Amino acid sequence: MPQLSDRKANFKSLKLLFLSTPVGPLGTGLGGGVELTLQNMAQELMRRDHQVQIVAPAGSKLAGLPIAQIAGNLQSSAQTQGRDAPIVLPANSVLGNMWEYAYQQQDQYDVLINFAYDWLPFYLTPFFAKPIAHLVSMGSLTEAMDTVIAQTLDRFPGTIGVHSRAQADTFAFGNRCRILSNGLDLSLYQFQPEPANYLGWVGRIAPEKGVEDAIVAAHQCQIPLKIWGAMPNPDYWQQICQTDADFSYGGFLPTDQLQAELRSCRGLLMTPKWIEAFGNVAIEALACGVPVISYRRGGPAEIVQHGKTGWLVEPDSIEGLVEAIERLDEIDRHTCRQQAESQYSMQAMGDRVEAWIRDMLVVI
Ligand code: HBI
Repeated sequence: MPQLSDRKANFKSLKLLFLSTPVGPLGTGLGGGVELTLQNMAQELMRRDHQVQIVAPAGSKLAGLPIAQIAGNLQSSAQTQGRDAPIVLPANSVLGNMWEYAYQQQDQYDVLINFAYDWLPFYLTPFFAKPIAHLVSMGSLTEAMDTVIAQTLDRFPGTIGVHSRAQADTFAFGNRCRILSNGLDLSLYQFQPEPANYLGWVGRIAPEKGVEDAIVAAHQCQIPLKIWGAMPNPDYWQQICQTDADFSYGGFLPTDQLQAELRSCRGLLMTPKWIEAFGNVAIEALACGVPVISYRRGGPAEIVQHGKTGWLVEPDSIEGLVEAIERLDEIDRHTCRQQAESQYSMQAMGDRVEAWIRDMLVVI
């Protein structure tokens, strides 16, 4: 591992502009995993002497990071549209206003990094004087997005980053994407060797995350289930609550409070109904020593080491979840923490992101 001074020598300090997701202010959880990803990447790159400025919807706040607050109407979530969904921008679009700001300010920066899974940033890329890297946060969802990402990749090779091989493979151009995995500030997650008697489920409470399967499986095992996460759709939650299963909802918690509860889980259940691009909650659990049980689908299937740091289950199989829950005690919780430290630390993630930016600057 080169010393920090060596690293700085061959990679001068860059001025970076981060463009956030337009679906909600940072800090509300509405941006899902992107919020944590953006925060961790900003903090780690600043630690490496790069300068980072964030642009996000008004009302954003994130760990004291510098954020230009942009007013305007939020973008609706891409994953609720169909594959043929047209590109829609509301009047006074916060996305449009964020990119107008970026256009005006671009001369002050070396690289822009886009975190929005939206058409406009990709379409605008050729019109900017400065290079734009795109962190694509979900798998393939619509024809319009696939097309504009492919066009961007054709014109600007190396500028499309993703989190996992499974996510990349949902796109026709998957083999040309840069796989970044992800990372966490592990010092925020306290290892808990002795669990309490409950299971956990963490995520945006939305159909693509499949929380109802976790509720049924935990109920069959007669183990209480604790659920945490943003709730963008209360009607959906009302449907979920039509059951006599024993579960509780702890709200959307900031990292320090979430890990204080998560670390006592006997195991974390992940029940993705879609190809989860990565699954930040999986590495948050591992960081606390909590084994992860997940459907063998998407990013979590590349994170969980079957039989060592958790169990991978036949997708959508409730009985598979039940069998895995009954085998949780076979997993050594120290091994879970060790995997987080070796693969998902800020250092490991920072190396991957810096290398991506450096290689991109060489190519274009
Ligand atoms: N939808 N339109 C849109 N734009 C985003 O940036 C976006 C989204 N839906 C979900 C989302 N981002 C994040 O929660 C996931 O990428 C993690």
